[in-house]
Amino acid sequence: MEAVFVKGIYDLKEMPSDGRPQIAFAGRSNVGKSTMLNILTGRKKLAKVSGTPGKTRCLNLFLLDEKYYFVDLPGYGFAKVSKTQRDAWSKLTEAYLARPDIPQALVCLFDCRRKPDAVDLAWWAWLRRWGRPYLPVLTKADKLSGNGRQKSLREFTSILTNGPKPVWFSATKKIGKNEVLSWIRTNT
Ligand SMILES: Nc1nc2c(ncn2[C@@H]2O[C@H](COP(=O)(O)OP(=O)(O)O)[C@@H](O)[C@H]2O)c(=O)[nH]1
Ligand SMILES: [Mg+2]
Repeated sequence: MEAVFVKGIYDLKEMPSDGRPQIAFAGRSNVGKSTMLNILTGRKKLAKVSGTPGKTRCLNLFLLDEKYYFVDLPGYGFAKVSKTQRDAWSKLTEAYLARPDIPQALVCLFDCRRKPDAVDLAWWAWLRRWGRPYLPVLTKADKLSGNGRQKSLREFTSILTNGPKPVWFSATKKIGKNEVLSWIRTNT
């Protein structure tokens, strides 16, 4: 797949609305979003994999095969930034996801080891009302054994009710790449 970084977007006026579908990726800081983008595109260094969470302040836009875009949304729920900064990030994200002129779908990443909290629940409630296709993904599957995965899946499905079934993903064990890519293909 040909993948090109287009730009970092701080102001939605700069977001292209050229009819190409946009697949956005959302999740907490450190959930493995950049890693997933690199795996999906087969480009190891496309999105920066950061050891310091909470650094992406803008929407990062990538063009795939000149056909559709990937949009790396700012990580949410990271405590070590000011409230003002957090509000600015979520405003940008929400304003983006409310753009009626852009065909959108959303991949939502959750760390499978982390029990969903109030922030995740609020985000999920918002998504259910969003009205466009979304896919929950449980990341870092390699960190859990078979039993642990079953328990985690039960926990997430009990909370993510009435939504699509979560997909497992692991960068190190190469789990889930095809599932996510085929979901993207059916939604672009
Ligand atoms: N074990 C494991 N670690 C992962 C996986 N995906 C990402 N990581 C690690 O999690 C950390 C955060 O990853 P990153 O992609 O930067 O997260 P982002 O903040 O959501 O973009 C990095 O240290 C990655 O190496 C995975 O599938 N398995
Ligand atoms: Mg990142």
